[in-house]
Amino acid sequence: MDNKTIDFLKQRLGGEGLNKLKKIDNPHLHQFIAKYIEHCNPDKVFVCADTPEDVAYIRDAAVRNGEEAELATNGHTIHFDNYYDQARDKEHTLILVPTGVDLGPTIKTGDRDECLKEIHEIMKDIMKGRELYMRFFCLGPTNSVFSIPVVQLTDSAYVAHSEDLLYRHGYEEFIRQGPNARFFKMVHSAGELDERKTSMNLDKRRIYIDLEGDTVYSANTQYGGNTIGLKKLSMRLAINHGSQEGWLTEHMLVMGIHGPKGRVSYFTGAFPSLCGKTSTAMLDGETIVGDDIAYLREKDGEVRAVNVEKGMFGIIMGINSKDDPIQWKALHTPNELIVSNVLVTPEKGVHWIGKDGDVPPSGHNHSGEWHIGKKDKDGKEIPPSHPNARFTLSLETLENLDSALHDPKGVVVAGMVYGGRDSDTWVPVEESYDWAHGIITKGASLESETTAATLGKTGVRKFNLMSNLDFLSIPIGQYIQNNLDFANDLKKTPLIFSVNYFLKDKDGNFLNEKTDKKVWYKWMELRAHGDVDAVDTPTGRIPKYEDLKRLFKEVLSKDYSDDDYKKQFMIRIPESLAKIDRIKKIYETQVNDTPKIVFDVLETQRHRLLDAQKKYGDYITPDKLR
Ligand code: SPV
Ligand code: MN
Repeated sequence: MDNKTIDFLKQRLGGEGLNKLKKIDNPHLHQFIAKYIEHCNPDKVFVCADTPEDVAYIRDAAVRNGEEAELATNGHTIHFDNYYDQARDKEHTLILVPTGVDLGPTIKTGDRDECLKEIHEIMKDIMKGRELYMRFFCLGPTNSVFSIPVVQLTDSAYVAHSEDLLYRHGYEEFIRQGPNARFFKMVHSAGELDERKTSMNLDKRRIYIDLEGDTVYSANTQYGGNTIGLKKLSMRLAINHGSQEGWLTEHMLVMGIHGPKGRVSYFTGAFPSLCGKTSTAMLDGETIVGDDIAYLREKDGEVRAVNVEKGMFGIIMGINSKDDPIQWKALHTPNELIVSNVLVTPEKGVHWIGKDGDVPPSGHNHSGEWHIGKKDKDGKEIPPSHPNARFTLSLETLENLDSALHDPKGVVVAGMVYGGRDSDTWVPVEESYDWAHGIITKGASLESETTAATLGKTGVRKFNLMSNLDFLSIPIGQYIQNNLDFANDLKKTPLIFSVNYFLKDKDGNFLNEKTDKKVWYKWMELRAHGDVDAVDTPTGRIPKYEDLKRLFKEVLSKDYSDDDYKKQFMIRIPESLAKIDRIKKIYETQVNDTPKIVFDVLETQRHRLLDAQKKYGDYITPDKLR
């Protein structure tokens, strides 16, 4: 460290803080820290060196500052975001690019020079009167080819506390990597707070992602998706790095599916929000490695995956004792846990939409004092909790945690799954013919129907390739090409599947029960080892009735009827053709760099569908195809 930096940091951090920082031999890190302390100008700085005392200091600060409040259950706290700060701010989340760089029409970008100037103006002295928390984390397991160290500067103890539950400590990793560390940098300020300690200058809410500087700036917001720098913000930086270095960053769960004779096969799964991703990761009888973000690398001809995180920032809406027993238990056990934007009762209990029991008549929630029937200023009735209300916990507290969570080598991936909310096209489970067919007709063709929990009309199909559309920092075509190329050196290529938990009949009734998905995963696990055959259809390979009948009996003690099978696995030709038209149109009009193979594979599928239609008609039950 040069003398000037030392003098400045000593004055701002104090001797003890400086000593913690000096243990990390990285001048670039020191300069970055000095620059943003000077710029944001906090009254105090706390350096967290990951000791239990340091971690406790931040946890306590969140309560002391009023960003969190203790609940009746020991270790549980409640945090509120501003009523209008309850989700990712897509409008003001920009990837900063130099003049002349074009990432295509679907990715929101800002001019790098202009945006850096703007965000620095917004953040000038923004921490005056506040304490800055400096934290070091590691994305992916430590001491691993996957490890990416991250430094977080934030004036929100809630953010620093959440990250403690969600990410692996990284102070030692920074020390280990020393001057060679290639690390991500996060600067966040909640900005001015109102009397409820929520961000008040939402008109100046900005989330700017600077790929060139590997730095993310986030200001005037508290919602986790906008502020927890290691989550979706780092994800954009990692997608960019992976693209240059030949590995993948995916919006994927990772889980162990338990097959016959103690065999465990690892699957990854990508699902847009509210499509059953967390409930899949939490399937009972299976084990969870991660529920949100995965890094994938090729090693010795196999695909290896790690959970980038080690905690869960999960949607709480709908969690009930019957459907989600493990989460229910975690939410009712004394343990370190943050819930956000739910209803708090006068007894310091909590309630959320879809929880067991009656809605308490009053309490306080993200809208302030609340009672049943309360309306917001637009005349809209305010539910007891926000649909995007969350809980934050460490996976280490879950009884279904997989033992490979922290394995620096990652887990070998046997299968990858793509699923959306689809009422009428995809069958419940289907294997693709090969890697390119899967990447293109499953991942790159992923759509999901909007629900009541999202803004706007419900039931509208939204294109969301690999469920990663919101997080891409490279052009879509390049991202697809990276996914295709990823298989080039593989000796053992994972199978790619689609799933659809939301298929309905003509009357609008779901064709499957929530628990049926257990069977689909057991079937996929058997397929990954060639233990069962499949039926070829124009869109991929589906299970044979006999295998499902046996699995339904074994897994769910259910008699699975031939009639159910035919209804669920019927190939819907008009809907499948319409989907190809929609997807093709998107790749023709909204993507500038679509690889030609995308169109080729979709066209081949169209021909298979048309041929089948000529032979069997519009709706083909699988018995015709065997
Ligand atoms: C998602 O919306 O996909 C999440 C929550 O996992 S957020 O952190 O907001 O991205
Ligand atoms: Mn997510």
